Amino acid sequence: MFQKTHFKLLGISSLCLLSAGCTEKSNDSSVKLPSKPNVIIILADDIGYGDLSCNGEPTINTPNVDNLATQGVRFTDAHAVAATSTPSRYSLVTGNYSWRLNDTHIAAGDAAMIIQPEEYTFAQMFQQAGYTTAAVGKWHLGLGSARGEQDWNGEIDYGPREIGFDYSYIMAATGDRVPCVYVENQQIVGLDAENDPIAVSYTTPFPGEPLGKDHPELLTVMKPSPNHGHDQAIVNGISRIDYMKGGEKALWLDENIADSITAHAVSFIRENKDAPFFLYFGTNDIHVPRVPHPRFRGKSGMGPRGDAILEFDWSVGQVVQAIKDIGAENNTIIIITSDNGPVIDDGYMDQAVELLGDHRPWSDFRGGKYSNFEAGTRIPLIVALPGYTQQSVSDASVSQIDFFASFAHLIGDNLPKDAAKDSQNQIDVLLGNTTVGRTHVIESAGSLSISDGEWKYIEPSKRPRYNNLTDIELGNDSLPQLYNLKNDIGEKNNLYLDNPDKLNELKNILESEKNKF
Ligand SMILES: [Ca+2]
Repeated sequence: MFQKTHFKLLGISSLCLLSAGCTEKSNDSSVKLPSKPNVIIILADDIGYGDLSCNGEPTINTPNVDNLATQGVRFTDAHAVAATSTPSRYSLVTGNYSWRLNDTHIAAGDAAMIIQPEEYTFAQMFQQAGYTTAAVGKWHLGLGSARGEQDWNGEIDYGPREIGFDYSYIMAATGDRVPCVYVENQQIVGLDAENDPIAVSYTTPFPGEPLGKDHPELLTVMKPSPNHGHDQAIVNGISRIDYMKGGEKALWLDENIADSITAHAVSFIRENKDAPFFLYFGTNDIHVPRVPHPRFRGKSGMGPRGDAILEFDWSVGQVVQAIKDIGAENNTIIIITSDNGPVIDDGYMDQAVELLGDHRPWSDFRGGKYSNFEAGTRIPLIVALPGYTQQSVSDASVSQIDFFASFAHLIGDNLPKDAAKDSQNQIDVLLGNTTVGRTHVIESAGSLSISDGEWKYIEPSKRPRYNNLTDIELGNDSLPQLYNLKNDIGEKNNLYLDNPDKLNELKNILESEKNKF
């Protein structure tokens, strides 16, 4: 016992030497910090802070997530870098802010890889430290070396493999974009390329292929909401964005996506039980079109959106069980988080609005996906290393941008000079050894925002204030915005005239961050 405690203290002390602002917690954890733990990031899609019951909303029940939260650190002020998928994921994987670049907006289904070959990635860092790495599920970072020129019937020339993933089983684009197929190690799964090749176009419809906008009678599973654009190629009775034909045998069944990607995540865990591994598991839940498996249908009382949350929770449970099955429970850090905030109607008539009831996916925060307001990027985050982390709630300001440098520090990999430039080592915060987090967090949507945990400044913008399709307040304003998040978490009272000193302080920090690289 003495030895274990001694080891544990040594572990914390050595981390403290290298990390400013560390305060040691007193704890009775029985597990010393492993030097090369397995690391699993379960990255949900569009799940809001309030969509997980451990974050306080009584209208939803996510027992598997909640159970993990009882063994780890649950964060109340954690942020994705951006309020939409592609820039958020880009930042997590590279440790560089997506807003420094012009080409990291929401990727089209035929987008080339947005991560450049010379960029050192999170996955490569794990590889260099001797880990086996995998990307499973939602990807949305583009594929191939040139836009629209992917060889869908052969091998995709540039993908997860080239940026550090030994294994990949991913969705080609997104659930609502063609092609509706899985891609395993850069080849479409189950494709009969010789007899039924697949064709994809993001510019021109294929003659003879019916489109959702012309043939609503073929939309037997789900119809698009008006004006969102999900009214083109029809796959499985659901119309999607843009055009495809052929590849019949390779098409996914929407209701089986969670089962399929979860099974591949679990297989990867089982196959790598003897060596350290890094698994990036992007769930399709709860992105649109929301078509959970029939066993979840009707279970939430909130229609497909709520049922998809239950399906997400099931996936989490499967991953946790797989870790237990291989006996790696005390040697595996599991992170549960989301790529951006919640949206209710995101383009399909799935009754998400009508059946929402009293549920608050955004919790106390204003806005949602796409928004500068807090609900845009303030996402759920749970970090658990059972036996080491203690059940706790941390109000520290943290950002997904810091996963990269934090885990590099933990597993002893020295980052190359120009790698992960925006990422800071915050491993002590993530593991709950201190609650002193970032001095400031930068959020990006229509504008850039900066928060010091108490005050938040949003840059002025002439973009629209409101999106009536999604019914989301976008947080854009031609005036500067300054909110006191401690007293006004709902960002209702703009205090920019009342506190010019704070306004200037945050504005200056943001300017210096913008000009840093
Ligand atoms: Ca998303």
